[in-house]
Amino acid sequence: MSNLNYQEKIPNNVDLSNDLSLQRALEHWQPKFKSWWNDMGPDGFQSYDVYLRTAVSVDAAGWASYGKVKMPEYRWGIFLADQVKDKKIHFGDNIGKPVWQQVPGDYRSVLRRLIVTQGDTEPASVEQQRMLGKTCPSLFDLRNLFQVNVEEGRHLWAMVYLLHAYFGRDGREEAESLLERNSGDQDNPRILGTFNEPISDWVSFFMFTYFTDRDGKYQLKSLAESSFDPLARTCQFMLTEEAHHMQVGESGITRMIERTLEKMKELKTDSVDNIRNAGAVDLVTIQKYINFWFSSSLDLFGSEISTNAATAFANGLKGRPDEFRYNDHSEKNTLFDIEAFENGKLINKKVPMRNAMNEITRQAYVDDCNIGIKRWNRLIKKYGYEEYSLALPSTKFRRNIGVWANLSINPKGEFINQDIYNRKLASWLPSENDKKFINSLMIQELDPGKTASWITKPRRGINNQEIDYSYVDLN
Ligand code: BYC
Repeated sequence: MSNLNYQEKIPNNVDLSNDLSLQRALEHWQPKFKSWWNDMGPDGFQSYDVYLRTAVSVDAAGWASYGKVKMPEYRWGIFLADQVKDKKIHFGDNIGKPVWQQVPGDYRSVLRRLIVTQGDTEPASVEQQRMLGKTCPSLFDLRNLFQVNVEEGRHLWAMVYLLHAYFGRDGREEAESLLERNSGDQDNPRILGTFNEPISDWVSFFMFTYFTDRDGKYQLKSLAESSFDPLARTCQFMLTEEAHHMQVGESGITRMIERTLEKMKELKTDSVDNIRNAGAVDLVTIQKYINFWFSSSLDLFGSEISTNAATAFANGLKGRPDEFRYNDHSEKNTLFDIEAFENGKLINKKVPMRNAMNEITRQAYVDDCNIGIKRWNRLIKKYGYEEYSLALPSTKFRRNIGVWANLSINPKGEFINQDIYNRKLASWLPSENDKKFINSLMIQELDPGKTASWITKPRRGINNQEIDYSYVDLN
């Protein structure tokens, strides 16, 4: 197990001090990162002590330490999972050959592009969430927001390390650009659609961490299979941190639904107006937020039938999440049944398995998303509301990428008349009115013992601390 070196300016377990030119290049990038953090990171709160976990080892058993830190002083560093000796390529056309410790010339631009795309999402999410501290429902939630933010910052470091260490001058230029594009910027936006959507309230934040961070999990799992070993090892460790981000989303949504159900029961009503007047979020509105963030996140997997995906798999750049679960790791002449829409008709066809890798990953993601939905529906039943349930909309609904892009398909997955679709779309998604209502609930709560009206208290504190612990010191 490799311990992290905290004595250096940039904490790392990659022996940075023995590569002076790389160290200098990263130390040159570091102040730019800090200046980006100050300008585009969490607004306010930068001078307060926050109870944060920091990676101290890549050992699964005890990788993090907890303590109060001012966010700009967080020890962002470069941590890769330990190298496995004599590791071999385990999927695609090069099975059995040694994994690559350097970037093969033929795959240089594709690999760089994958790393840049992954890297771009990390600072994007910090930018998207930068104003949320002003409306936090509790200190506990505020701390979780900042934990997510600093770790997304570290994930940016992870990708920037790879760019600097393995891609020469192009890599350094890309690392600069990662700080220059900005979420929602008209002229220089982030690369992928979802990362330009505003996250201006905590319902969106919890949905984003549930649905979009989960896309992150699946993309990282695919890259953790890569034959380019430094990328695989980087992503393996990122996944350790990512689990908490999705947990923030799942428990946040659960607590919101719990408060809604309490109000329904207390007031003996399911009227949207009455629930809203009581300061909770009605289930109809929660469903609309699910529709929005799930459909947006589905696009992040790319097209259902993709030559990019086929090439990435064949060349061993990007595998399937948990590749070990599959029997055939070559998938050279195998086929996959896929639904498609061609010449105005819905058809079932067989495509080469390799071309369907994006869809295979997406389906694994959808199954994972459904776990939370089932859990929330059990909660709804537990409160005695058999007639209500939440659901994921169809994977064909409101897509902008792939086979189903720009078709008039309702959340049930049925084709409908274009005019009806245009008219009804707004009613399936949060309307201006819904957003106004949600914003009216977003009142900052900074008293350690208190939680905003629309959400229940968390079940337990962080790292065995009390729920009422002062997770952010405001003095
Ligand atoms: N928006 O064959 P196609 C995370 C482009 S989230 C805009 O369909 P491919 C996180 C595509 O680039 C995980 N453009 O797809 C979460 C291509 O462009 P060109 C991020 C899109 O290439 C929360 C064209 O359409 N990780 O970590 O097989 C907080 C046709 O491409 C989109 C990664 O993204 C889109 N949604 O797959 C913080 C992993 N989708 O070549 C962090 C790295 C596709 O025609 N990236 N396009 O110019 C990849 O693996 C792949 O680039 C994608 C696309 C899966 C994104």
